[in-house]
Amino acid sequence: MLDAFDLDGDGEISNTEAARANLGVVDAGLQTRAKRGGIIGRLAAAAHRVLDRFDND
Ligand SMILES: [Ca+2]
Repeated sequence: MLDAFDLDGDGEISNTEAARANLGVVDAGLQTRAKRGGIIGRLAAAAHRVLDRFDND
């Protein structure tokens, strides 16, 4: 778990890495919801596209 969040491999989770990890967790949840379809799925898919704009590197 720690390795997955330590994006630059320095052995510590920086604030930026923690924030990106949290975004990733949220993003994964949104993708799961988007696959279920319906109105909730459409909202989740739209939210996912917004997140992708911020997480573009
Ligand atoms: Ca790090």
